[in-house]
Amino acid sequence: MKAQTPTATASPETIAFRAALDVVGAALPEVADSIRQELADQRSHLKLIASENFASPAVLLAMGNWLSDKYAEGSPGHRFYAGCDNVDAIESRAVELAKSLFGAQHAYVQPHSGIDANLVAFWAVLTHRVEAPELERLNAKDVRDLSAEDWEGLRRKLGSQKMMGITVEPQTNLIDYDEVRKRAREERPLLLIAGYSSYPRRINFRTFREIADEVGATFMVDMAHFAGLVAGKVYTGDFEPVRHAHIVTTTTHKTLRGPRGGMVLCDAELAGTVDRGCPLVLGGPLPHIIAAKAVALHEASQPEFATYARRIVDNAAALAEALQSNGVTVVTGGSENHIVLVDVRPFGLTGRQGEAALRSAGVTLNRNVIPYDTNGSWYTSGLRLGTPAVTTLGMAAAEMQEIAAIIAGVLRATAPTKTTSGKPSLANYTLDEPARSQAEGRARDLLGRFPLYPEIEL
Ligand code: DSN
Repeated sequence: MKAQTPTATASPETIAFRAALDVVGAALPEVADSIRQELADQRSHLKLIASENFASPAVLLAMGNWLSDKYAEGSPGHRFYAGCDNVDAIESRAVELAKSLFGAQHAYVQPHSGIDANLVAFWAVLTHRVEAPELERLNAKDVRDLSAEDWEGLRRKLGSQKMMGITVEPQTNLIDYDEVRKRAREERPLLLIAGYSSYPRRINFRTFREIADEVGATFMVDMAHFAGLVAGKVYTGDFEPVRHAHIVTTTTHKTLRGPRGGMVLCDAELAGTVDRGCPLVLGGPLPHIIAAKAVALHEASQPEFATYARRIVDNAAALAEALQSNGVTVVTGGSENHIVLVDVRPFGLTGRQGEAALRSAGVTLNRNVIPYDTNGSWYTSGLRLGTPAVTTLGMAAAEMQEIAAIIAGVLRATAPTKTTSGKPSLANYTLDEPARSQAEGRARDLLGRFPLYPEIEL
C-alpha cells in the first residue's frame, strides 16, 4: 500500500501512525502493509472475540519506542542492569496505578502474559507453602547461586503437585458451590483457583474464600477475562476478587483494554516472592509494554471507564436475550459478564463450522467448547461471543439486537456437508450465498455507524 503524506488537518494520531508505518515500510514494506491490512480487517468485521478489545491510540503508541531496548531484570531500584532510571519511574507508576485501581496491597506488572502471571503466582504460593530446603536456600540467596541439584530437587517437589478441576452442574451449567466445598474437603488442596474464559456468569469469591479458609488452601483468582469489570466497579462485594483472594492474576488486554500482557496483585505477605518473578520465572521485563500498562491503568481509573464496564455487561445481557429471541440456544440462558456462550448443536453444526461461516459474513468470533462437549476442543459444539470490543466502538442494546439477528441468520443458512461415509462433516459446510451477503452488508452498515479509530486516517 502506498504511504501517504500528513496533511495540515490530520489528527495527531493520524500523523503518528502514518509516520510510523512510513518508517516501518521503508525497512520492510510487506510488514507495514500487513499492519495497515490488519486495521482494514478489524474495521470491516464485527469483533466479538470475548478476549479481545481495541486499545486506545495512547496505549498503542506507548509500546512502539526505545524502551524496548532496555534490559531491566529485577524491580524498581533493585536492577541487575545499569541505566534503569526511566524504566524505574515507569514501572513504579504502573505499580501505584494498579494498586490504587484494584485496592491491592501489592502489584507486579512485569508478566508478559496471563500464563506468565499464573506461573509467578504458582511459584510464590509454592514457595510459601511447600516445605523444601531448596526453596529456603533460594529465598536466602541469589537464584544464580542455586546448584543443578537444587534445581532438580525443586522440579521434583513442585512438579509433584496434582491439578484437578471441577465441572459445572449438568442441568444448569452453573457452578455448584456445595460441590466445590465437598471436593475441597476431600482433596484439601494447597491452592484453590477460581476464574474462567467461557463461563458467562459471575463467581461468588466470598464463598470460595470461605471454602479455602476451611480447608487451609491459599485462594487465587485468575481475573484475566473480567479485570475491566473489576476496575470499572461492576463487580463489587462478594463478586470482587481482590478483597477475597490471597493472590490475583490477570491479563491487561481483554476487558481492561490495555496492551497485551499480564499482572499479579497480592497480599503484602507474598509481595517479596512475586517481585522475584523475573528472573525466577520470567525473561527480561518489557519496559515498553509496562509503559502501555501504565497508560491503560490510568485510563481505567477514569469515571468514563466505569460507564464503559457497565455497558459491556448490559450489552452481553442484551445480546444473550436477543439471540434467544432469534431461536439461538444460550448456555445458562443468559450472561452476567461480557461473555455469551452459544450452543450450535440445534443448527446441526459444530463450533468450527459456525465460526467459519460467520467470519465469511463479516463477524469474527471463536468456537468454544460448551459444558460436557462431545466434539472436543478443535471442532467444539459452541461459539463464544464477547461484547468488550463492540462496546468500545460505542454500540448499545439496539446494536446487540442487530448483531443477534445477523448471527442467527447465518447459522440458520449454514449446513454441514456430508462426508464420503454419508455422515455430517465436522468441518465443511455450505452457506447460502444470499444469506451470507445480506449478513455481511448488515455487519458493514453497523460498522459504518460505529467506526474503529475514527481519529486515524491511513
Ligand atoms: N486465550 C484467552 C482467551 O481467548 O480466552 C485466554 O486467556
